Amino acid sequence: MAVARAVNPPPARRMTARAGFTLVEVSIALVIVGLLIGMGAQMLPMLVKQNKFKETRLLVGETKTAIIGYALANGKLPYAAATTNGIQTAGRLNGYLPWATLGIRGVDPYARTLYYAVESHLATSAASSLTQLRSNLENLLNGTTTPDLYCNYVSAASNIKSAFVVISSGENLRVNIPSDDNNNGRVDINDNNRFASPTQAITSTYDDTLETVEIAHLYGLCVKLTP
Ligand SMILES: [Ca+2]
Ligand SMILES: [Ca+2]
Ligand SMILES: [Ca+2]
Repeated sequence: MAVARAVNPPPARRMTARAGFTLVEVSIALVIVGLLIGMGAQMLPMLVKQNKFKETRLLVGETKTAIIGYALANGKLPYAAATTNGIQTAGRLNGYLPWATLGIRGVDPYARTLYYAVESHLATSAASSLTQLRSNLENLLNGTTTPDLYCNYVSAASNIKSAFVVISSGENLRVNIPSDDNNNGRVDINDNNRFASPTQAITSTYDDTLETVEIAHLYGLCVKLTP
């Protein structure tokens, strides 16, 4: 009987023995909770920022794929759009992404329309074919026609000859140098066709996401489809 009571003390005594935390314990707990909330509040904007950047990379990559699909289906690339309505403007080589013409979404996670520029020899208002596209690309590769759209342009010998570029202006909401030349933060007719490298590092002044398809790569795809 005595052993049983030692193992199972009366309920009232157990409650008394465990009653409450000391003021010091409560204070420590509150400080820890406060620190955790503070850390969370600090990390949240960083996580949102990282997430938006990842989403942007994904969107620009998907957009590149959609443009390749358009090129292979139509035998040409679309012209750029003069406005954010996304409808290509005949003869326009640099400006907004012709997202409506492509049938895709053209707005990045920062609520800005994507930008686009196209090699002049690959866009036309006339009907075209895959064979024609292949021939146009071949001429650009062998020098019969001179390419006029470059990424990472340093000199004629050390650049990426591009079929097109697609750009998100990023968190600072401005297309940055060297893709923007007249400092209006947009890709437009005042800019030259020398764009940043797709691998250009993100800095405090450059936060664009740029994707391009090289002439040689698009040519390779055409060759596979037109044996
Ligand atoms: Ca930017
Ligand atoms: Ca500009
Ligand atoms: Ca430029």
